[in-house]
Amino acid sequence: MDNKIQFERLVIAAYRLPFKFTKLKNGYKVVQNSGGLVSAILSLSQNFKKRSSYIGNNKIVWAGIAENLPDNFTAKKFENEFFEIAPVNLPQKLNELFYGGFCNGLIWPLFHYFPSYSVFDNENFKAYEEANLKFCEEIIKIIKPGDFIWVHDYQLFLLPEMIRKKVPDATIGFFLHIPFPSFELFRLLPHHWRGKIINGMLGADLIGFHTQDYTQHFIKSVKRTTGFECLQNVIYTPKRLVKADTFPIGIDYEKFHSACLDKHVLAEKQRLKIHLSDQKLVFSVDRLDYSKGLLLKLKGYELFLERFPGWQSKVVFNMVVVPSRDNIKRYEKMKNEIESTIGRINGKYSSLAWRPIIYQYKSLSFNELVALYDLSDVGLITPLRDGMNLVAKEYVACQVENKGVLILSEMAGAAAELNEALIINPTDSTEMAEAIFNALEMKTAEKHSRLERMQNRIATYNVFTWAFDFFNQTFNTKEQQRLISVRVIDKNNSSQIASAYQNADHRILFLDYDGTLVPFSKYPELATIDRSTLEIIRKLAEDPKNQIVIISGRDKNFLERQFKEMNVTLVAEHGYFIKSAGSNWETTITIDSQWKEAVMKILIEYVNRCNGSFVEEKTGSIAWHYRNSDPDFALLRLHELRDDLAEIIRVSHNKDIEILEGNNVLEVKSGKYDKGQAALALMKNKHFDFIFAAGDDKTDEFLFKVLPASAYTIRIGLSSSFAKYKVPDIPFLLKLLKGMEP
Ligand code: GDG
Repeated sequence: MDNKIQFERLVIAAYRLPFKFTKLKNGYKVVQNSGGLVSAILSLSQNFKKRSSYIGNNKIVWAGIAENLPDNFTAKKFENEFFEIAPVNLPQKLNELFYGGFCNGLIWPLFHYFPSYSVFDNENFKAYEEANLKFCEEIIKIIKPGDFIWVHDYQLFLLPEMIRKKVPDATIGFFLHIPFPSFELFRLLPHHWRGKIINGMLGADLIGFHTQDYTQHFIKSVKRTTGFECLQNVIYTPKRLVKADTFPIGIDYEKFHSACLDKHVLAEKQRLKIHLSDQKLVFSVDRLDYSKGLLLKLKGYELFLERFPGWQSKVVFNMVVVPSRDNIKRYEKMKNEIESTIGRINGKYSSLAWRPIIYQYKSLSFNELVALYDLSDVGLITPLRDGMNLVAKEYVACQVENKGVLILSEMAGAAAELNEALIINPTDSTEMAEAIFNALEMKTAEKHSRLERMQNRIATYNVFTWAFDFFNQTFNTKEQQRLISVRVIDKNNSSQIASAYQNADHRILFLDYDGTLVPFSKYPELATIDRSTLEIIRKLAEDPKNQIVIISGRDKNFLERQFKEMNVTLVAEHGYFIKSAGSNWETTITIDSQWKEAVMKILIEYVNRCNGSFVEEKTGSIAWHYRNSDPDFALLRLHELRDDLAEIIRVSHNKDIEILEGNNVLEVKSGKYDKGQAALALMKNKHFDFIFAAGDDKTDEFLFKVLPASAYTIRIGLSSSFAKYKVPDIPFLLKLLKGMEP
């Protein structure tokens, strides 16, 4: 999987460096931070060289904040052949507002579906921007051409775009370790924060999430926040194509699996076994956090003891809670509640010889952790919400004797891959109690077969596969961008078109209206042309060598109002009406419009069934606009509408009716005409030595398709097209048109 990858260095940008400094009397001690991201990337860095066959010096550079960074610290001390660090310094106050305030006071609870815990504060958002900028400054200082920049997690949403602005062709990936929530949650963020977060992420080439649900939620938020076109998981921003995709993070499977046979771990297991006698062990380890559902876990375990009294004295629950943020009131309160609940349960059920819960509020050493994973009979992993949850995967990897059963919350991202676990809803205490019982009673053969399937999966899609899959996809995205950019007009093409224009004597220019000369508005009547654009067209139209054709789906009255007294040909309703300058509207097409009544009835039904949509009636057609509706909901209605209309067309026996789909609009019209036919009619028996056409929409493709190969056809936006060239946006096209007249 990794042989395609080509980069010089991997530059990681994450909030924290993978270790912190603890002051000692004389000097300082360096301690590795715990956490999913650190485990993943450190494993990656230790195995980077041997895992890959690609070029470059393959070094990892990690930019992040170092806690308690000593004054005399030099990054050089940490440099070795494979690894280098770039500490980012944030003033304490800024860090409090940025990290404590915006990240953990707003994004963390909101994205874990605890909106009532979220604090919305402008100061915090400003600090978030400032902190991201400081990261950007540091990254800009260290990056070199050929680097792969990998930005991680919710603390650095704005960083990809900030880097992109400074280094437009940088290779940037972004990975989110926490859930991306549904738009209903995301939209609680004020408009401009939302916009900045989405655009910030879109600065990357590839944006990765743990599950398909998170990816879909993100794409929906992109559509609702920016209106950019998204086809499956490809987002067409005006300048670049960006991909969003699913990469469930893996673990260093071998490290965990083989650690179970390490002599220190075996010794640790032996030591723990003495305390257990022949009791069964239920084990959990979670950071102290409301998202981990710790109180609900205790409730489920208590109900298990109550419902299955035969298991009392025969089972022990070792609940390890890893200290975290306990200087914050909410966490401190939660810790007290956990401890008093444990006290109550132990008080109720304990005997002289047995305590149902062994509680530890501390971090475990790696050997202790692995020994407990291996030794326990049940892994009880029941978060209320979790991006992935690596503990669940590590638990499975450490079942060398295949005797453990994993109970896993359906709210953990890991549940998508570990579906042979006993999947439960953590809010359902009965389900949890029964799952504990079933796990303890499970037959060996069933345990084996469940574990084997899960182990095979996570051993294959491990942390390395995850990372290299991400790198590969980034390079694929870069390649797609390159293929598109070949057709994006650059300075050379622009001057080539301008000189072809200047050397020609008989020119015809077809210009679409909406999305080409004028940006889209909420309602069609609001999209009027502005003065400067009109001036560009007027100037072109005054040249006697030019025939300017405004070719649109708009009705004739609207077009006439926009281009009053101008020397232009107007084509309205996709070619149903044509009006040469100074003449009247004409149509050569006769259509039977009896179908309109039945179609109108259906379309009105869909207006009622799709909030925000509306109907526009023209002489020869009717359009259903859904620009102002929820995009996914509108898409669903669109599918249904297509079916309903197909049925009407079938029963009407009118082979002439056609469904035309444009930008957020579906139009029903006669198939006897389209923009292509109109253009051919205008060019008939005439000779043009310069043909130019610009449009932004599927309806303009009719035009691009029929024009001769020598024509300069241009599509606005990056979507696939028959046009020869692409331009990113309207201003780009206007500049091109302006540059034609010397
Ligand atoms: C995020 C997302 C996502 C834990 N306690 C001890 C200890 N650990 C190690 C585990 C595991 C890691 O920390 C925790 O993994 P999580 O998956 O729970 O990750 P988070 O740090 O909460 O962060 C999460 C993850 O990113 C990865 O994308 O899965 O959903 O919130 O590796 O082994 N290690 C040791 N002692 C402990 O007491 N040695």
